[in-house]
Order: sequence, then structure tokens, then C-alpha cells
Amino acid sequence: IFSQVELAPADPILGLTDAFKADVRDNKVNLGVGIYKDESGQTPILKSVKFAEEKLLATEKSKSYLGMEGVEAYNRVVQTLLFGTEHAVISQSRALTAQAPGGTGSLRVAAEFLVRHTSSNKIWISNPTWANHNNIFSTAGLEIAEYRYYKAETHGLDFDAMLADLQTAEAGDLVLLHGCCHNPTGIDLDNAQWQQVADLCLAKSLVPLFDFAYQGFGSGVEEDAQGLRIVANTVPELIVANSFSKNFGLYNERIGAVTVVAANGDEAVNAFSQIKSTIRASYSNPPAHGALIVSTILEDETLKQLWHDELKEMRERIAEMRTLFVESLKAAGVEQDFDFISRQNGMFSFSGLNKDQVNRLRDEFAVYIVGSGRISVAGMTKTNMPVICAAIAKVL
Ligand code: PLP
Ligand code: TYF
Repeated sequence: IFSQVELAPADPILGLTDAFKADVRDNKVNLGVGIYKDESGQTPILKSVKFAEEKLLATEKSKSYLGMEGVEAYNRVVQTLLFGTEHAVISQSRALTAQAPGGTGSLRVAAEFLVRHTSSNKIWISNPTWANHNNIFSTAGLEIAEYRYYKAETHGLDFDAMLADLQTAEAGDLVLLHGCCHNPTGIDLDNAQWQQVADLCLAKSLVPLFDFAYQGFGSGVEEDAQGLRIVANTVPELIVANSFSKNFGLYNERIGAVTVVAANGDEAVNAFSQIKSTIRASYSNPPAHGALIVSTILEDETLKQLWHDELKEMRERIAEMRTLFVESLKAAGVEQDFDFISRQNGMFSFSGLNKDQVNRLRDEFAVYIVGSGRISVAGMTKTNMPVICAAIAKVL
């Protein structure tokens, strides 16, 4: 049977990491994959995580199976992070959360559930978006449609086009929204724009699906949740797939969650029962460690404060790199305006560099960025910045 199987194409982002590893040049820089690096180029384990793990090692009593929905305390703290302490969707029992393996696993569980148990089978995704969205949703059996989002001329949001495209969606269609730090553009909606999108979803009975992978990497944990909370205040139904890979640095623990918000408590219970049956048929129940780390941190005031401080440090280092990047490009003799980079949010900068320029950066200068021109600012340091900017100056 395997003689008929064709070789899969390389993933546009992970394939780049493989090429980077195979590169023998010693001045090479990987600004492809979205992994946070500190000033020394490392991705260390957060101190809050290490303390939580020490506590777990001393107190954990069993490795028995979790339920399909995972760690209960974890699911509670996830809801508080998403909606705040006193949101109506929590007090009215309209939100139910299941732990799932990372943001990717959460998106996949959500998509499988939607395809099998609801009449919603079409999802609108932004153009551009994270490359894996198309992959996850089409593999689960959702039909994909695109709404415009980015305006190349201004390096900004094309909000009118976004609304115009979503106006053509039909009742029950799903709309994928990046909670904050849009990947790959770094361009987010402001609160007034969020309200307009929420009103449109309400008027046309569209169902928002939030991909929330970067809470705390934009302006702050609460600030970054404003869009989600505005939408949750407006529409009766939505789904959230969130991830702690980046904001807790728990990449390889595969920890995220899928949250359904229904019009009332009874519908939430029914929908959640089918989320659980979807999980049962995929991996039965999730691994515990990542969830226990997150709940241990968020249920302990000291550890929680330490996590907030560490997250702030990551956020501020990235912001500092954005400013330095813009300045260093100027210093390297680049005349083109790159100020828009300091207005973008999160790990990524959408540089506007074209495919030829991206290829030259890799082939001639060993600087790796994604084919779309997306640069991981989180991989920049004061040390590699001059190398990066000199290379960009050359290919421009
Ligand atoms: N969604 C977006 C927009 C992302 O950028 C990522 C990771 O880079 C994810 C989801 C999934 O993250 P993970 O599955 O590693 O938690
Ligand atoms: O850089 C990005 O956009 C992501 C990173 O299992 C990533 O693709 C890498 C591996 C993974 C999920 C996300």
C-alpha cells in the first residue's frame, strides 16, 4: 500500500526550520518559526513554570487518567483569563471549557465538532492567515472562504474590505478571528472595529471562532482579551481555541483549550458533551502536565504575579526589538519607510519583502524568514540585529 503514497510537501514554516538546521554557515539567523528567544538567543523555561513543576513533583499523587475534558481547575482558570472574573458567559453557565493539546489541537477539536454536530460547515479565514489554518480546517472537512484583511500599500488593515467580504457570508457561517497579535501581519482591530465585527456577526448570525494564541504578547493579558470580550458581550454563540505555548513558553507540553459559549446553559451542556465525544474519538483524554503547570501558577498569587512579570519582560523585549529594527534599518542605509513595523503587535512583523528578496536573504546571507515576508521579531537580538539589517539593506 505504501508504494502508492506520495511525499508530502514541506510545511512552509517548519520546513524552513529543517533547512536552517542543515545550514552550515555560522552567522545564520532563524527568524522563521514563531518561538520567543531572549537576548542571548535562548528559549528558556519560565521561572514561574519551574517553581510550579517543583511544587507538582512534591505533591502529585497519581498519574491516573483525566476525564475527556482534562483538569477541572485548569478549565476554570482558562475561562477567567479569557473573559475576566465576572463575565456574564461564566455567571450564566454559558461557557464550558475542555483542555486540549495546544492551540492546534484545540482548533482541530473545534472543527471536528462543528463539522459533525452543527449545520455550520463553512469557515471564513483572513487573507493572509497562519498557514496551518487552511490545513486544519480543510482536513476536518470545513469549507474555506477568505475575507480580505491586509492592505499592502499602507501595510495596514483593510477594514472596509473585511466588512464587505463578511457581508457576503451566510447565516451559520463561521468566522475565524485572531484574538490579538494577528499572525502573520501583527495588525489587530481596535475596540470600535471589534464592536463593528461583533454587530455584523450578530446581524447576519455568523459564529465567531477565536484563535487566541498570543494573549499577553500585544499590550497585556487583560488588554489583549478586549476583542474577545466585546464579541462575547454581543453575540449569543462563539468558540475559542486558546494556546499557552507562547505566553507560558510551554511549546512542547501541548497545552491549550477549546471553550464553547452557547446561548444558554442547556445548549452549552449539549454542545460540550459532543466536544467531549470528539475528544474521546481522537485521543480519549489529554496529558496532564501542562494543564497542572498553568493551574498551579494561576491559582497561586505569588506565582501568578511572577508569570505576569515574565510575560511583560517577553512583551517588552519584542517591542524594544521592533524599535531597534526600524532604527537599525535606517542606520544600514535603508531609505524605504519601515515605521509601520513599530505599529504591529506580537511576535511577527509583516515586512513587505517579496519572494525573491526572501530567497536572497536565505541563500546569500543565511537569514531565514517565511516566504510571505513574515519576520519573527521575537528571534531578533541586539547581537544579530546588525547582521539582519545589513542583509536586508543589500536585498532591497
Ligand atoms: N494559532 C496561531 C495563530 C499560531 O500562530 C499558533 C502557533 O504558532 C497556533 C495557533 C498554535 O499553537 P500551538 O499548537 O503550538 O499551541
Ligand atoms: O511560526 C509559526 O507560525 C508556527 C509555529 O506545532 C509552530 O507555525 C510550530 C510548531 C507547531 C505549531 C506552531
